[in-house]
Amino acid sequence: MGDMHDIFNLGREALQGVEQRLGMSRRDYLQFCATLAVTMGLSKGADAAVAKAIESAKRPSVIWLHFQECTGCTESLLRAEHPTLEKLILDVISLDYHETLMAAAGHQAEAARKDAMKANKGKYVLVVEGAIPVKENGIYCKIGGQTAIDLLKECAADAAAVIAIGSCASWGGMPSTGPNPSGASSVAEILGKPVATIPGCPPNPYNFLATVVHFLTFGKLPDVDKLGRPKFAYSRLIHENCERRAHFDAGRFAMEFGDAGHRQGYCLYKLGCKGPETYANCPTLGFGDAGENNWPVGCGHPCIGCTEKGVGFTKPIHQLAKMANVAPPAQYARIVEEQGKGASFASAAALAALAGAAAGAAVMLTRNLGLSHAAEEAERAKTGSQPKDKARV
Ligand code: FSX
Ligand code: SF4
Ligand code: F3S
Repeated sequence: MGDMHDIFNLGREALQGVEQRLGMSRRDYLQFCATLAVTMGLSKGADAAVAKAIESAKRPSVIWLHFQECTGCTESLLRAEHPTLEKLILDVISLDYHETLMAAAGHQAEAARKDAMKANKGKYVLVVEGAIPVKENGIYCKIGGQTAIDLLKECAADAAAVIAIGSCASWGGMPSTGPNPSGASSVAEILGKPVATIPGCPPNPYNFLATVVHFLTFGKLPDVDKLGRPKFAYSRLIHENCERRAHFDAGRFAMEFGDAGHRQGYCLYKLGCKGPETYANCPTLGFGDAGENNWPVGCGHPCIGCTEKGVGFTKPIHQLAKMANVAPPAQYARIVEEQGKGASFASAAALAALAGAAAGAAVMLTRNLGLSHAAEEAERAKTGSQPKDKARV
């Protein structure tokens, strides 16, 4: 949290102005700035800089393109609060072209885009939602007679920054799922240079807001990883911050949707949760201001890895996740010996230690987690027993 003294040093008049424009109380406005600063992982006092930038900076012109997608990215922004997108449009950015939200249509809309690009040459932010199809010279996505490829290149040429919002624009997303009949590609692939990416299907709107406000405050996009993802949002595995993690460590799993383990909030790993190989801040941020636990795993659905290329829309939903990192096996308690079948986590870890040697141990442990499940299935088939409630305590 920043230094409140810095915040109160902001001009009271300026603050009142921004309060009126945003229709928020002064307290809510300052809280919003502090939340954004914390979301971005900025240091002490940055909330004051954020507040000052929003209150004084010229609104950057934003041109927002839509290609192959479902418009869920825009929809998720519309569900964001503090402030709502309407307020954001009117106050923080100048949204000069957005096919879903603008009143203009046809030639009028195209003219608005060209005018904004000319008036803000070299200064506007280009936001791209959706993948770009490249097969058959891009004929699968055309707007105003231009292919998505041409439009993207034209709009990116004079942009100050390019942000790919959603998994489709970031890495191809759902439209690029094999066999990828239209050749759906990412923004970076088309432009041949790295761009900032906010993957997720849809992405968390706060990660987008925070990225734009960072640009507004510091005149540049936040630090990104090698995939272009802002580090403040994508540097940790979901598995590291998941509220069900204690159940994973203790070996308590939901085995079927609706079983006792599922109802008690046990770990969803065996239902195919990809949290162990997916980087995103979903568990810490939540979605839609609807209260605690409002994210896929919090609601009882395994993470499908929607932010992660090669995981989301690629791996089968029930396939066990690859462990990107593994906690020391000593953490796993003995929990299934009373069932007398399958491998317990402890024995799986022991097997891994024996058979895997140093480098292979983590991999072996992961494989054995899968084997443990398979062994139980085999046992069940052999004895003809019905799947009973597999809650493990
Ligand atoms: Fe893609 Fe966004 Fe998924 Fe949909 O549009 S990331 S399909 S939520 O809308 O681009
Ligand atoms: Fe959470 Fe999924 Fe990891 Fe289980 S496997 S702790 S549900 S992220
Ligand atoms: Fe997507 Fe998994 Fe987060 S499915 S929204 S990355 S919890």
